Amino acid sequence: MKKLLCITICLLMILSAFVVPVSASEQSTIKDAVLHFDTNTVTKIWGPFQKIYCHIWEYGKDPFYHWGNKEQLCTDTDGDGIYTYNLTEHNITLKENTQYACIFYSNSGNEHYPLLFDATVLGDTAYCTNEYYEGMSDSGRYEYFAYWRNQDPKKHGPCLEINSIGLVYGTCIPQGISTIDMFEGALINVLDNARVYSGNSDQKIIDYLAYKLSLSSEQVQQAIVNSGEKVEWEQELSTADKLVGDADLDGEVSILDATEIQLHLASLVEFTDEQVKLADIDFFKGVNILDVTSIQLKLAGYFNY
Ligand SMILES: [Ca+2]
Ligand SMILES: [Ca+2]
Repeated sequence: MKKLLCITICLLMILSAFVVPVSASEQSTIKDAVLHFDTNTVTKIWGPFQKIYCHIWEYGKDPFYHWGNKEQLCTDTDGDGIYTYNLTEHNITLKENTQYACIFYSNSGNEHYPLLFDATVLGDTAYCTNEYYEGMSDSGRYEYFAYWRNQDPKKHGPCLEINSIGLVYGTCIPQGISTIDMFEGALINVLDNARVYSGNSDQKIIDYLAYKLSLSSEQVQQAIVNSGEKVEWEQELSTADKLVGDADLDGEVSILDATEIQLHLASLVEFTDEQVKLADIDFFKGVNILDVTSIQLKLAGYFNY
């Protein structure tokens, strides 16, 4: 009996020796899939709220849960303002190499602009900047841009989009479309609206799109031909292959360019035609103080400028 007990204990020890490390390693690999949202970045702009939800969908497809469904509820157990959405608990499994979009929103009716990501982003935290998209929807509400703390906004970030009046928002190209396709579509569908809205020449409208979509003048030329649209645009006058914002022509966009534009606006520095073109970084109403602001914001890490 004593021997049997001894063998049993030995067996248990051997078993536990195997069992303990296995369960420990399982615990570390089977982690819940989560996304976080730092509401500290929106308290001033959103005002008070009681609940935060996370709306997720595979890009171009239906959402996992409809807007307002309680399965989208996020939690902030330690009260630090960072809300967590646990996808695993709500039976959401992300496929590899697939683009998803999410919107964190509050019960008080605020939301951010759609934020793209894939499974590699899990565990990261979304935050908002003070940049907003003046919603073209009926609500007329502002939608602030959200970014991921640890991602390149071009790879995982606010969805790149050309709106109905030809303005470009966002930084991340949605899957299944190229910026050349987007540009060609804009020439066909929104150029007329853009002319009315901006009062800009075709040259300016198209150069703006080329800048925002990072297209070369060659790509622009080709897309114009492909679109079949009649536009007043000349490749040799284009800023498409130039460094927009480099008002002092020193080869980089820096705070010196903002200063140079201020001096120009104060009539202390004369600009050549080339400088006037490159200083108008927002491609709107010529060179003015808003271009200085845009350069400053761009340098401060605001990606939409
Ligand atoms: Ca410069
Ligand atoms: Ca301007």
